[in-house]
Amino acid sequence: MNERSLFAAHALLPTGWARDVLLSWNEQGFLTDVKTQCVCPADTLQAAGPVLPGMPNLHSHAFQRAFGGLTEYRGAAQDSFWSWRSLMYRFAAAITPDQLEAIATGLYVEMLEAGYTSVCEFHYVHHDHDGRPYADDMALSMCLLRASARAGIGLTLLPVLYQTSGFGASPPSEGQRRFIRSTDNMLALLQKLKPLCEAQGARLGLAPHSLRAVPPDSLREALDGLQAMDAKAPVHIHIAEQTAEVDACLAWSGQRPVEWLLDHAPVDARWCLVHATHMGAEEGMRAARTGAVAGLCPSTEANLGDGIFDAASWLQGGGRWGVGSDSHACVNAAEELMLLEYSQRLATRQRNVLATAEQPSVATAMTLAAVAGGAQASARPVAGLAAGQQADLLVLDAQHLLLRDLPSPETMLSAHVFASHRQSALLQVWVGGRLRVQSGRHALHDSALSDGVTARQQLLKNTP
Ligand code: NGQ
Ligand code: ZN
Repeated sequence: MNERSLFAAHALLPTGWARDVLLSWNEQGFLTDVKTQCVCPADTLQAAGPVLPGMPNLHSHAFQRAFGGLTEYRGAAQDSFWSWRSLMYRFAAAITPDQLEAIATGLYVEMLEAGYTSVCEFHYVHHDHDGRPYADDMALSMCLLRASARAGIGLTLLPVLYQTSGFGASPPSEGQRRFIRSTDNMLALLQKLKPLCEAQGARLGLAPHSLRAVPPDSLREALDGLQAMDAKAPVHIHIAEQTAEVDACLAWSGQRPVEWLLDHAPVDARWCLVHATHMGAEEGMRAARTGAVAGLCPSTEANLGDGIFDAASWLQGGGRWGVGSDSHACVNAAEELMLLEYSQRLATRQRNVLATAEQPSVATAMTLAAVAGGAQASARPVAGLAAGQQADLLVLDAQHLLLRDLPSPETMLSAHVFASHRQSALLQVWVGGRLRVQSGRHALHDSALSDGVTARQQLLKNTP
């Protein structure tokens, strides 16, 4: 058997659905050839259903998987993003390196089983419980590097710069003590992490947490330092997620957060604007035209009551976008697409809002857009089924009850995204040409998930 090729009767290429596709890759796991209208060679495995590109997850805080379900009750008279954040900080304050590693490994196994083949970790819990650096300052970053290697998911590591608790350089709160680094210290961390990331095929970037957490001078210095280290490194930032942030930014600068950023930072295609929920139409179009990716996290944005992204203005500006699972209220690539489309339907009272003229099937259009945008934000060659990209691919189960005998691969993908069998219809997941999920299961499914549960029990016991 040729272990570096797969034949698909139907595969979703960047240009759309193609028939009788032979995918071949090299020893390093990069696609060398994507031939259409082929005959399946005798020595080649034939996919048991339509083949899709693997989805990059462009925004994750792995530790937040540990408290899923535990913030869904009313505490304050008016619960909000900010009261959720206070609860979240309690877990961030308590987690240990071993717990983080176990929770992240379990999470990455779940991600693979749910159609994500790579992940961008927006990593901000850096220090020991008292706020002092660990003896090895990279300790918690290393937990994430090891977790991704073990699960076999691609990684873009984004160490987070965090310095202040609000606009105007207000000092950090107690709850933020594990996040704080000076700009020089952050640049030194990046230098140390760079060879370690390279050694395992991970990409290193930088994440200024938000305009609330990084004052203008620090932002400039950090970006200069990053530029000197790697001019193409990705930059991710949380922005305009909540109206309170917009109001505080207006009070501080007279500008809205995205407006301010566009006027004060070299925003371009290296950037991922995470959430970008609250922009005016003009502001949105201007941001879209920079080539930056909008990092949309539909399940978390709904869970936290953020608001609804204005996709119409973004797309009018030619904007690119991808999806992330962020707080992991939901870990499922197809479900994020569904929730995004549904939010747009609810807001516009239309249907098939994110379909395009070229791809009228909305699930196909969204999958292609989210893979392209996710790959750009990841700054890794994971942009779908084309030569030069990693062989990251998903095989849908054509025999699944909901897919069987549907008239086309396009309708099978629609059923996968919109008809409630999002996870169970995924048969195989390949990352860099290696089969990581077989019959819907990762080889570490039992061990990694139960280790994650054990770590969660310990964490809960030690969280006040
Ligand atoms: C975070 N999460 O960093 O985990 C944030 C909350 C903040 C989301 N924005 C904290 N979804 O923004 O200050
Ligand atoms: Zn986030």
